[in-house]
Amino acid sequence: PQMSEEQEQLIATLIEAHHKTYDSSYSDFGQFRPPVRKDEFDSSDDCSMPEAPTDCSFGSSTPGESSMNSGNLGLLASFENFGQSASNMTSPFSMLPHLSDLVSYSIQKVIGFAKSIPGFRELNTEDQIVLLKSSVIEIIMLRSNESFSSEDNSWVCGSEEFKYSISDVTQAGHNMELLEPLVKFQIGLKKLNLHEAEHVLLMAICIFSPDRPSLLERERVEAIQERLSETLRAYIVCNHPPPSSHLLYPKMVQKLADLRSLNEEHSKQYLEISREAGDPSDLTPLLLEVFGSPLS
Ligand code: DZT
Repeated sequence: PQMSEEQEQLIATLIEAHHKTYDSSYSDFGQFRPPVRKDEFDSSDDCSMPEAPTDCSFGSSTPGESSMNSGNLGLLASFENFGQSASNMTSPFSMLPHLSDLVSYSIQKVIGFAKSIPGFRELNTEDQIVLLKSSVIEIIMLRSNESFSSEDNSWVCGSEEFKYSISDVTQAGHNMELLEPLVKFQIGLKKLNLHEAEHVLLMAICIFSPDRPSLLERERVEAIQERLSETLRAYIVCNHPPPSSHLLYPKMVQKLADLRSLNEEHSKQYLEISREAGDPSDLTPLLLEVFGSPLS
């Protein structure tokens, strides 16, 4: 098929909306609570005493004035350290505050993207909320592919401190039952080498899934998804050269199926994290609203 003027316009709108909501320079990440990475090779969990000064061993026969001073400083330092470790103790997931802020920030961006998809604002408010709540983790998984590097299976968001490994996500409380398929998903998606038009259409199609539970007007959602899917198929035929266009559309549809299962595993693990997090303020009000609060 040929692409219609309407289809061209739809793609232009989605790409513009994505550019306005995905900052490829990651310049806001410094405003999140900082990442705290536990040293993988230190089994004592970061609440160890400071190293004793070499000259103030307890067996020292002549404790001179200078060594007394350094001993006192060591004691003071160790008291401060105890205070810190008592609060660290309640918070087993050192990366959770940073991940919570990153995901909260991303949720707001995804909402901004959704609102600019033609047809979204015209839906009733209840359905807008249902669609966003059910798809937002899937959209975050999709959009994060932009920062994902298959070289070393990490998400690279600028500086070294915002380069995220699998271990960083486990230090936020998630486990391999999510991370193994999530990383496989990222690798598989990267291999599709999607054009930007295809990437934004896939996110839009994912948001407009008519089979999300408790939608009031499924038919309207289905009609919008149909329009988006038709545009994607036309785009591939007209603009994506073989051989990478081969079976591209069905492969993209399979990614949507993969996302359902990742979404389900994420929900389970989130529930567990929200129960086990030492400090409820490690999460954010937006996360509690979107993924649920253990107290409700
Ligand atoms: C601290 C490690 C960050 C790794 C981020 C990788 C990533 O259950 C919670 C709500 C507490 C957390 C949900 C997140 C679970 C794991 C997960 C991580 C799922 C999906 C994606 C990711 C995403 C990386 C980025 C984004 C969030 C994008 O919006 C922007 C950029 O691409 C980085």
